[in-house]
This record gives sequence, structure tokens and C-alpha cells, in this order.
Amino acid sequence: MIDLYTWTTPNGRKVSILLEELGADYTAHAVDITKDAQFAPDFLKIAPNNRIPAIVDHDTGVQMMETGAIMLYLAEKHDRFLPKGKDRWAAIEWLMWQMGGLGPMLGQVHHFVKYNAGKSAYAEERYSKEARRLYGVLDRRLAGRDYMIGEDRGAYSITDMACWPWVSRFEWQEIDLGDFPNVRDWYLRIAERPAVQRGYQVPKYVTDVPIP
Ligand SMILES: N[C@@H](CCC(=O)N[C@@H](CS)C(=O)NCC(=O)O)C(=O)O
Repeated sequence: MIDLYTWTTPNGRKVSILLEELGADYTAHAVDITKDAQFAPDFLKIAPNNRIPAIVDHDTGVQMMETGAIMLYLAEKHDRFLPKGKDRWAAIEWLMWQMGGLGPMLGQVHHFVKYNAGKSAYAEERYSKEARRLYGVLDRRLAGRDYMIGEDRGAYSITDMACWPWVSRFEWQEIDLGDFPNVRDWYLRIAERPAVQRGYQVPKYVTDVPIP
């Protein structure tokens, strides 16, 4: 059984969507980052960077923070959603692109454009421009493909699951998906998946189990 410590944000949803896709046995615990729960000393023991999400896997004794690492761990543990051979490295390459580019830059757009509009014209322009550049990169990657990684039209993988929750906030980013038709089609294709719809709502049921 896995304990997932999370909140309804893009990084949290990356892991809850993967756990739902895997049909894994897990319990979600809410770490309300709007109330600074990520700074609680008990949470710090499993997430030294004070960011959600984090997991404790009671089957293996592994506990982890950082979504890129958690997604690779879960994909390997279940032998699913991480391609083999050359495509494995493409999956990791684009997962790192999400971790180092798409996520952090869109996070800055949320901060400056959505929540603090008008405070820094420079930051709004810089991160909005960077967001459009990254959507362009993703749109080119998805040309002629259904999913980001794999032969022919590609196969759904953790790389898609890592990028999708960030794109799902395109309205906050003032992005018109009509300008990026390959991203739009990919976004809608993944949005139809029942596991994605379930994972998006986590943590719906808040538990009071203490962090081990
Ligand atoms: N690189 C980290 C980023 C995690 C992260 O930034 N989580 C955000 C929510 S999306 C958070 O915990 N924010 C709380 C805060 O900023 O104090 C990961 O991928 O796990």
C-alpha cells in the first residue's frame, strides 16, 4: 500500500493520475499548501524540499519526493507506462523537459499572470513568452502523433501524464489551445481517460492518518 501526500495542483495530479492508471492500492492524504502544511515537521521528514507530492510505499519501504523520480519509480515497479529500449530514453528526456522547463515556467505564469497580475510587467511578459515557446515545442513534438513517446503514433506514457496536468491549466496561462492544434488534440484525448478524471480530483477524500 502507498500513502500519497498531495494537493490538487499540477505536480500532485501527475502522481495521482499515474496511481489511478496503474490501479495501485493507495491512500491520498491532503497537504493543504494554502495553509502552509508543506512546512509541517512531519511532512519534512519525507519531503525535505517542503513541496508536494511525496509517497511512502509500504510494500518496499521506499519513500520519495520529486515527481519525476516518483513517476519513474512507480512505472518501473509496475512495469507499465515506461517504454523499453531507445524510447525509454526519449521518455526520460521529455520527462526531464517537463521537470526543468514546462512545469517551472508554467508555474511562474500561474504566479505572475494568474495570481499577481499587474505587479511585474517584466515577469508577466517573460514567462508568458516562455510558455508560448514551450507550447510550440510540445506542438511540434506531437505533430503526427497521438502521444509524446513511441513508434508510429506513440504510446501513452508517464511523460504524457507529467505534462498533461500543466497543460490542463491553459486558461490560467492565457493560452488559446487553438494556436497549438496538436497539443489541443492530445489534451482532449487524454482528458477522456477515466483514470485521468479520477486522478484529477485527488485528494478528494481527506484522511487524518499521521505521516509515518
Ligand atoms: N520539483 C517538484 C516540484 C513540486 C512543487 O513545486 N509542488 C508545489 C505544488 S505544484 C508545492 O508544493 N508548492 C508549495 C509551495 O510553493 O510552498 C516536483 O516535481 O515534485
